[in-house]
Amino acid sequence: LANVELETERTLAIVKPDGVFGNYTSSIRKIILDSGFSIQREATLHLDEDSVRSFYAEHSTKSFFPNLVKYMTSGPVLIMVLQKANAIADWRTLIGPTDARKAKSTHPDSIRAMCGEDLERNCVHGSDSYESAAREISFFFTQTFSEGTILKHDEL
Ligand code: RTP
Ligand code: MG
Repeated sequence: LANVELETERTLAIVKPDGVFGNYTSSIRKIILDSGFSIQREATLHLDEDSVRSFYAEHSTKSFFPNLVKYMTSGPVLIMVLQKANAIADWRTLIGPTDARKAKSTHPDSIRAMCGEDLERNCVHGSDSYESAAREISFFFTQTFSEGTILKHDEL
């Protein structure tokens, strides 16, 4: 393990509409910074249905997909690009299991236990792999992180 250096990674985090409406954004931001992530980019957006369908395209055939689209368009979301070593896996650990109800019993310190409700309304998103993170970051932000990067979905 001594020779293993964890690579700096970026991942995409979203505070979903229930998290924003519940005023959890500042406590979530504090957890993020206290856990050693830097916040590279952030934007508050109100996603439209097409954007959610495209963002969660992997779930398009699932029975919960229409509800997911309704949920994610129900209000503004806070989108953040987080960076640190092992960011992708560490952010997934921090948010806890998909089912927030389960999270409250098995992962009481997780973010979903704090602000989520159930399997659907779980207040935060995290990229689940390197490939997802790359796709999701470029979905919302231009790929270069140079000065003056422009938000692609500014108009949503
Ligand atoms: P996310 O992508 O939002 O970080 O969540 P996840 O990886 O933990 O879970 P995933 O399987 O990717 O599901 C995406 C989101 O769809 C909603 N969902 N509803 N009613 C249901 O059975 C159900 N299952 C999933 C949740 O909002 C979940 O986060
Ligand atoms: Mg997922």
